[in-house]
Amino acid sequence: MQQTLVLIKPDGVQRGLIGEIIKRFEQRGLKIIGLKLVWVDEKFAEKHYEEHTGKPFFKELTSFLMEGPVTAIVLEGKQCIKFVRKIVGNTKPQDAIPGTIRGDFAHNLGPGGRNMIHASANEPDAKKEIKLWFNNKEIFDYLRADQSHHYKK
Ligand code: IDP
Ligand code: MG
Repeated sequence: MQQTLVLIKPDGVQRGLIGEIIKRFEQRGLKIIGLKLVWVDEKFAEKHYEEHTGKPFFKELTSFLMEGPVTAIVLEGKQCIKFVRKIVGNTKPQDAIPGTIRGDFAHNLGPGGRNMIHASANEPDAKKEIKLWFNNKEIFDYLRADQSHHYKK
């Protein structure tokens, strides 16, 4: 089973949409195996967005991530990295299809890229990001009662 990191960025938390966003993953059968609120500092924000270092929007992006608490989530499910990105929608809210999280709740990227949510892009990134945001004791292995429905043999 694959695992991926999702962050509800400060705009999503401040707008009171944590529950609405988490619900969308839960109802698709994705299992929450880690969940917490974190308020990151500059060093941590720069580490998370390391791949964008040097880009014109980097400073605004890291400042935005530090603006308030972020909801950090580890999701588990079959092929979930791609699947979660599909639920999240296009990076630019105006190109995000309605029905996706960015397509339903975000409007304009603006400075810092206020698009509600982050999701790991691929397997190496997911592994690296989960390790950055969570320690082993914060990730739980348990059985969801509806698992047999989603993964019928
Ligand atoms: P992703 O979040 O869909 O994977 P990336 O290209 O990895 O998109 O960019 C990381 C984040 O940087 C975006 O989610 C968005 O917040 C921000 N961002 C990306 N492109 C721009 C831009 O052109 N202007 C401002 N912010 C941007
Ligand atoms: Mg990305």
